[in-house]
Formats: sequence, C-alpha cells, structure tokens
Amino acid sequence: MLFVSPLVLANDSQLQLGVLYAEDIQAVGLYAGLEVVDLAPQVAGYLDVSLLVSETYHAEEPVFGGVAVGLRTGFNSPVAPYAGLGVYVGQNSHEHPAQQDKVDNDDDGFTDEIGETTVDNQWMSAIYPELGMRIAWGQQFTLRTMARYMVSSAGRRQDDWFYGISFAFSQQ
Ligand SMILES: [Ca+2]
Ligand SMILES: [Ca+2]
Repeated sequence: MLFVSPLVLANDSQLQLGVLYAEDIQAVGLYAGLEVVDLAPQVAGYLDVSLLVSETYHAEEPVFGGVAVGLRTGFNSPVAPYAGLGVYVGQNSHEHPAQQDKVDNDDDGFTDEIGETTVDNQWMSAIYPELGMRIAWGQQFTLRTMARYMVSSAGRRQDDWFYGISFAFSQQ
C-alpha cells in the first residue's frame, strides 16, 4: 500500500485507457491505469489493470486478468521517450467437470456427484523492462506508446512482448 497511496493522493495523476497486444500468445486486450507523472524528479509511477484474451490460455474461457506496477523515467518534453521497469501478476481461471477425481471438490459431503465441477487457476507473473514514448497533446491529453518485454516466472519459453497504445486524461 506504500506504493498505491501516493498514486491516489497525487494531483498530477493521469488516468490512462489503452489497448494491448501480446506477440507470442497473440492476445489482444484492454488496460486502464493511473500514472503519477512527477512521483520524483524525472520519475513517474503507475498502476494498471489489464484484460487479455488469448486462446493460448484456454479455448473456452480465454480471459486473463492482470495487474502491473512500475516506474518510468524520461524527459519532460512534449515528445518524450522513456524507459521503465515493472512487475506484472495475472490469472486465468476456468471451471471444468470433476465427477471422476475422487475428491469432494465443492465440500458438500458428496464425492463426484453428478454435475460436480472444480476451478483451475493459472497464475503468471513477470518482470519487464519497458520502452515508450509520451506525446503531450494540449494541456489535458497525452498519447503513449509502449513495448514491454515480459520476463515470465514460468520460464524463458513464456517470455513475450507486450505492445500498447494508451490515451491519458489529466484529472485537473
Ligand atoms: Ca461434492
Ligand atoms: Ca470430484
């Protein structure tokens, strides 16, 4: 919560809404984030939530939800390249039949009754370096492009590039 508190309290925070694309898993998605532009001199901090859809996760329930926090540093010019570092945690869950696993999955006192199901949760976490460009557009709008190289906790075969474009709205 030490990180979240200044995000909520800061006056110079910007709400970002964007689209995401993940290369290897061919996922498309949406994300929304809150960025504090002047967390420290030349340093911005952000928290974003994302929803990615990819059949790589699961054909019938392909939605992966995630949260990312990170820091960025760049120039304060109207067109400003920046570099950053962040941490991502995401989860996909899907329900499937569990009538033959000899487990009372729903704790109702009956084992493998007709219609019993269980939920599988698939977690993924990653750290990532990020490169991007922030383009100020008048006083209130900012366009950002970014590329993140997701270094997955599940091993190098799961590493992936995430690309995003977002609009930000100053809250003042
Ligand atoms: Ca049961
Ligand atoms: Ca069962």
